[in-house]
This record gives sequence, structure tokens and C-alpha cells, in this order.
Amino acid sequence: MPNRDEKILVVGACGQIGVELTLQLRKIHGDGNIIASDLREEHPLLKGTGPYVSLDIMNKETFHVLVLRYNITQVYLLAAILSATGEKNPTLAWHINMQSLLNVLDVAKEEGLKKIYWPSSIAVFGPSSPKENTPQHTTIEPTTVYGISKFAGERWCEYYNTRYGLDVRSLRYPGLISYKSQPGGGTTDYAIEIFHDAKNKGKYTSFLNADTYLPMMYMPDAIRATIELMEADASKISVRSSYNLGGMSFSPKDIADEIRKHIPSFEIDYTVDSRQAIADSWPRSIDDSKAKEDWGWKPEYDLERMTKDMLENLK
Ligand code: NAD
Ligand code: AKB
Repeated sequence: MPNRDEKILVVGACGQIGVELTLQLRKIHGDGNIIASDLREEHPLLKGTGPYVSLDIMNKETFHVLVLRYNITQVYLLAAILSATGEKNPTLAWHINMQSLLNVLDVAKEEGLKKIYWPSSIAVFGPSSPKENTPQHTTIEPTTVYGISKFAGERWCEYYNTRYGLDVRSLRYPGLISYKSQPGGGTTDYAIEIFHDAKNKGKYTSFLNADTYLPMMYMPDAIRATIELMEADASKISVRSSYNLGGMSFSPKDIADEIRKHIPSFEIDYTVDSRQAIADSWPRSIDDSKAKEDWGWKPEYDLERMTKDMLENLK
């Protein structure tokens, strides 16, 4: 049964995560209760599925008015500049990633909103963090502006929770793989491009080298994790910065080998670019035992199952 008590604003609804999250939230809460918003034009997959408004989250007043006009009770803030794009314009990335979050936290505090969701990333970790099974609490010294903004954002989330009692929840997503909407300028985007090129061209040139292992997750798992976290009883949420979240770990070579089980003639070669340094600074795998312990997180997709599903569904 849809829960009709909530009015939820999704900011950045036309992005890679936003499209799928908005559609899933509409199933749960009813189409009219999920207000999708973005700077961009409405995504074709959202058209006709519920309300859509144009919003620049950097404009705090417009956002505030929208919250009042629609009686918003929860906000999912997905607008951000991702790692690879962030390195091209670090000050802009810092400004957008931080100010968007502060605008949302501030209005949420002022209007007494029930819950806020804001994603962090494995990018908070840097070269001094353990590479394998990176723990929830460890040395955190990110070297990208994206990672620095995510780490600062986590501190702000915890601060608003401790100081003002705001119910802010967050996940450190791994690299997300999906076929419904395009990725937005990250280092893990290779793991999406490879499927498109495998289907369309039969070959792929990877910008990360063959044995670069990174934590990854298939989008259905990420959407389920987000909703399970947001629906968990507040007493179960012991981490108010951001939870480590694990799915799978693989390298470009592993994924190419898996694709070859379906497309035997598929070829891969490697022309490494500046994104290699970003990937090298991140963990190879993640310890998400805290998320498992606190609110029962359990991933469903491994590389084999994801590859089959991606190749079946990619147009
Ligand atoms: P994306 O770039 O695909 O989507 C972001 C959306 O925000 C875009 O549609 C963009 O138009 C919109 N946007 C940008 N600036 C805006 C503004 N000022 N006002 C309103 N909308 C604006 O990103 P995504 O992959 O969907 O990521 C969503 C969130 O999840 C981000 O915070 C990102 O850091 C985080 N995350 C994503 C991944 C991943 O692999 N996709 C992994 C870890 C964390
Ligand atoms: C990126 O590569 O920037 C994102 C992320 C892991 O945060 N996919």
C-alpha cells in the first residue's frame, strides 16, 4: 500500500540515480507525492509519471518556497558534481556540493522536515585509508575535491543531527552501474560505458588499467539500500555521518571476461587517463558490516548476475 503521508522532493531527479529513485519512490508513496526537480529538462522516463518542477538548488529562497508550496516532509538531495568533472573545476565542485547541502539542511531545520537523504561516496577515502575491506571508521584523507566535499558534507550531516535533531541519513555509495539513465561524470563510469560499447561496437577502450579494482554496485541494490535506510526505525541508525555500503568489487579485466561469456568476440584495450590517479586513491573493497548490523543491509547482485541483466536490458 502506498504511504500517502509523505510529500517528498527529489533534487537532481534527472540524474543517474534520480530517475530510478524517483520512479521507485512513486511506487511506494503514490505518484503525486513525489515532486521531481532538476536544473535539466524532465527526463523522458519521468514524463507523465508525476509532478516535475525546475529547480536550481543553489537558490535557497526558491527551494524554501517550493518546500512550503508543496508541504514537503522529506528531501532527497542528489544534485552534485562528481569526481572526474570535479577535478576539472575544483572551486565550482566545492561550491555546488557544499552549498546545495547547506541550503537543504538549513531549510529542513527551519521548517522541521521529517527526514533528509544525502549520498556520500567511497571517494571520502584517500591513499592513507586501508585499501581492502576499508572500515567504517578509519583514516580519511581524500585527495579529490569531490572526496573532500563528501567528507565535509558527512560532518555537516552529523552536526545537524547532533545539534538540531535533524533526521539526516546517508550512504557512501560505491560506483553505480545502470542502464536507464546516463552517468554524470564519475571515475567509475567506465563500468557503464563498457556495456554500451560491448553491445554497440564489440570493443571498448578503458581509461582505467586492467587490474584497477574498485567497489561497485548495481543500481537496483543501490535504490533498495537507499529506501531501506530511509524506512528504518530512527533508533537503528547509529551512523549519522554516512554508512559504508558494499556490493561487489571488480576490475576492468574482470568485467571484460564476464562480458565475453555473453559476447565471445568482445575486445578490450587500455588507454589510461587522469581518472587512473583518482581510482588509485580509492578503496578496492569496502567493509559494510555496520550497515548490515544496524538496518539489515544485504546486496543481491554480483558481477555475473549484473552483467547478464545489463546486457539483456541495454537497448
Ligand atoms: P548525476 O550527475 O547523474 O545527477 C545529478 C543531477 O543533479 C543531474 O541531473 C543534474 O542536472 C542535477 N543538478 C546539478 N546541479 C544542480 C542544481 N544546482 N540544482 C538542481 N539540480 C542540479 O549524479 P548521480 O550519479 O545521480 O549522483 C547523485 C548523487 O549520488 C551525487 O551526490 C553523487 O555524488 C552521489 N554518488 C553517485 C555515485 C554513482 O556512481 N552514480 C556514487 C557515489 C555517490
Ligand atoms: C564517481 O566515480 O565519481 C562516483 C563515485 C564513486 O562517487 N561514481
